[in-house]
Amino acid sequence: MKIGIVCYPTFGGSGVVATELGKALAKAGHQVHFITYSQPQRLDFFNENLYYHEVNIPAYPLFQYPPYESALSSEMVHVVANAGLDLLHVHYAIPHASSAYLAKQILAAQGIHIPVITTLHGTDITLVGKDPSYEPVVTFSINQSDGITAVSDSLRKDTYDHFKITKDIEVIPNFIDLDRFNRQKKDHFKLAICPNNEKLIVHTSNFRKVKRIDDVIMIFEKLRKLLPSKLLLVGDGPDRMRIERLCKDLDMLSDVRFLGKLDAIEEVLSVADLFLMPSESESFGLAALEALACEVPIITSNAGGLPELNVHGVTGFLSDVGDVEDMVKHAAYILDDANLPTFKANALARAREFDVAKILPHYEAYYERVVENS
Ligand code: GMT
Repeated sequence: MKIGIVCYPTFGGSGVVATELGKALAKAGHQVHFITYSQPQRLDFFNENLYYHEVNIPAYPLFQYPPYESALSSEMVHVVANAGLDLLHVHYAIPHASSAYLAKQILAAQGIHIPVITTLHGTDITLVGKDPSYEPVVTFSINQSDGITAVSDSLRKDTYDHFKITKDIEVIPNFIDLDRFNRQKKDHFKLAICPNNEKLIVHTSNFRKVKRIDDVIMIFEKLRKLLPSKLLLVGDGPDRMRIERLCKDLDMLSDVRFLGKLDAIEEVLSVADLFLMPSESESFGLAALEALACEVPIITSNAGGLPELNVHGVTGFLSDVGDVEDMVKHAAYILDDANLPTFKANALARAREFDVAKILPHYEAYYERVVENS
C-alpha cells in the first residue's frame, strides 16, 4: 500500500509510535510518506520505501498564529494526489484529524477518494481534546475519520466517555522494536554512575505535570534511605527546573542526575534496575514498555492503560496515583537481590508480547478493512 503518515515529529510518544510504525511498514514493503513540519526524530535510517514531505508555513506579518492546519491540509492534498496514496494515517487528533478531513474534502472535489485513519494517543483525548476550545472540532473530525484506533482499552473507553463518538474504535496497542530495545552490556557506564554497586532507578518523560515527577523524587528520597541507590532522570520539559530545585532543597543532588533529552535511551535502560512511572494519566505508557524490553521491572500508577501493560506482581507493581508509600514498599521488594532476576526475566517476556512483528499485522489488517469499506 501507499500510506501517508502525519504526526508530531518531536520526542512525544505519538510521534515515536508513528515513526516506528512507518519504518516497520516500509521494511514490510509498503511505500510510506511522512508529512510533518520537520524530520521525525526517529526517522534515522534510509529505506527505498520511505519518503519525507516537509510542511512549509510561510510567515506573513498579519499572522500572529501561523495557520499550520491549512498548510498541513494543502501538503496532504499535494502528496495524496502526486504519490497516489491509498490511505492517510494521522497520529494525535489535534489538529491532524481536522486537517485530514479538510484535505479529504478538497481531494473529493477533484474526484480523488482518500480514506483517513485517526489514531488517538492519549492527551489528545484525556487532557487537551476535552478543553471546550477544541472539543467540537475533535468530536467532529474523529467521527469523520474512516477508521479510528486507540492505543489501549482504557483510552477507547475515555474517548466514548468524553466525546459523542458514533463509530467503532479499534484498539491497537503500542509496540516495541526488540532489535533496538534490548539489554546491552554497558558495565563501564553502570560503574561510572553507581561506583559502589548501588541500585539504579530511571525515569524518562517530557517533564510535564501529568507525569508527577514530584512523586518520582519522593519515592527515591525514601528508597535511598532503605538501600544504596541512584536516580537518573532522562528528558526535558516545563517541570525540569522546578524538580532540579526540589532535589537541591532535599540535598539529593549527589544521588540524582539529570541527563536531559537523549536519543540512545536503550543504553541508559540497559544499566537500570527499576523504572518509575507514577503518572496521573497514561493512555499506554510507551516509555515503560521500552524499560521492560531492556529487562527493567516497572513501578507505575494504575492510571489509564497502565494496568494493560504492567502485570501486578509479575513485571512490577501498580499503585494508586500519588500513593508514594506503596510505591516505595514495592520498589524495595523488587530491588531485593532475591527477587530482581525474576522480575527482570518477566519484564522481557512481557515486552515480547508487544513486539512490532506481532502488532504490525494488526495495523495492516485494519488498513485493508478501512480501504475496502470506505
Ligand atoms: O504526553 C505524552 O507522554 C506524550 C504523548 C503523545 O501523544 O505524544 O504520549 C501518549 O502517547 C503514547 C504513544 O501512544 C503513549 O504511550 C503515552 O502513554 C501517551 N501519554 C499519555 O497518555 C500521558
